[in-house]
Amino acid sequence: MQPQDAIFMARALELARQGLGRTSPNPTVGAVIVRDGQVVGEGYHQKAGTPHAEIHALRAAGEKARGATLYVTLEPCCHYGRTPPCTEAIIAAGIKRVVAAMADPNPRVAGGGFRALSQAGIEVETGLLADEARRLNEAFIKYITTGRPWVTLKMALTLDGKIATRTGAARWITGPAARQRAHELRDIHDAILVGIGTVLADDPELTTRLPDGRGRDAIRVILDSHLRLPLSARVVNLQSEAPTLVVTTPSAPAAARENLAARGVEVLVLPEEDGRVAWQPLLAELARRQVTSILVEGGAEVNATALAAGIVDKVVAFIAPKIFGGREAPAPVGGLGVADPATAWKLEKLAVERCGEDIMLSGYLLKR
Ligand code: AOF
Ligand code: ZN
Repeated sequence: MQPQDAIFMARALELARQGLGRTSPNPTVGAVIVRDGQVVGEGYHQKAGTPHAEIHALRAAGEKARGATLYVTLEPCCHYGRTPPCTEAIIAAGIKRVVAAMADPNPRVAGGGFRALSQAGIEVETGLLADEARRLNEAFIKYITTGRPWVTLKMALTLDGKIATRTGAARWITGPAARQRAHELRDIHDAILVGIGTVLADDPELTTRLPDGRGRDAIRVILDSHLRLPLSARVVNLQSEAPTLVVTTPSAPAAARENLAARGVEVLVLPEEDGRVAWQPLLAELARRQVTSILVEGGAEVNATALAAGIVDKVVAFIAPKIFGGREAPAPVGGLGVADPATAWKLEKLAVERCGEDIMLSGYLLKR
């Protein structure tokens, strides 16, 4: 590695970040081409089915790519997918050296891109800023290697661990900055999932609302074992670029199914487990639909079953510096809970961020 390599890779990561939430089921990737210490081309992958990051950067560089170094946040692909292999374009452009942050976990690439480049006489290095690159594509990495979507559990709670007051009122727990951060999370997940209890209590829209209309709506998934969803609910009637999917069990009344279908809402019937929609078949079905990531937004029972099923990868908690109190006021995770503190669900690799007056705490589930 050379001293300036990290600077150009950091720029490539910054470019990749612009594609976050826009490239599914593809990863988000950035590329920078440098000749004689000068950036001569930049690009990022914008949308699945369109050119990869390297292609944008090569087009921008034109003839200046000859003899240059390509910095890319993911190993260049060597396969014919929706687009031709980047390795061929890189070789044809006369790139001399490729610095990648990480290998492509896609089994169709997985080192094959590096091999193709080396065989063509290109100098190849990998592993620069690998942790950042992996974090950026954590959902893609899980999806492409396991065939299951990434699951983030999001909660907003008071200092005393409440998600509503004793009367059930929950607007608002956190302030505007934290709520915007929560919409940024919706913006980068393919689906948002809530239980019917949350829909009945809050009648949420579950759309992504960011300043300047920047938000991209995720697919709304409602878990509703007995189809209690009223036809007047916002999630049934709203105009959105993304569909609403109501997931139920075979015991739900057929008439309710037909009524929802007549409103253009898709009803998916999946096997039940203890009277609820079973998580594993649901994740399998969502993956089949190329949903690579899901943001679970409660309520307490959905959160509890998700944790118990072992499907949660990451938890993001917004903590408000206020106290609701109340013996009966609900906490973010219901269910039976653990009996022994030693068997708690634990998080690792914690990150803490200030969001206005609130705190955002995130971490990854330690697999038990
Ligand atoms: C790259 N650069 O910017 C991206 C890559 O169907 P396709 O042709 O778009 O290929 C998708 C696969 O290509 C995807 O699963 C991942 O392995 C890789 N994505 N590769 O060289 C890019 N987005
Ligand atoms: Zn490619």
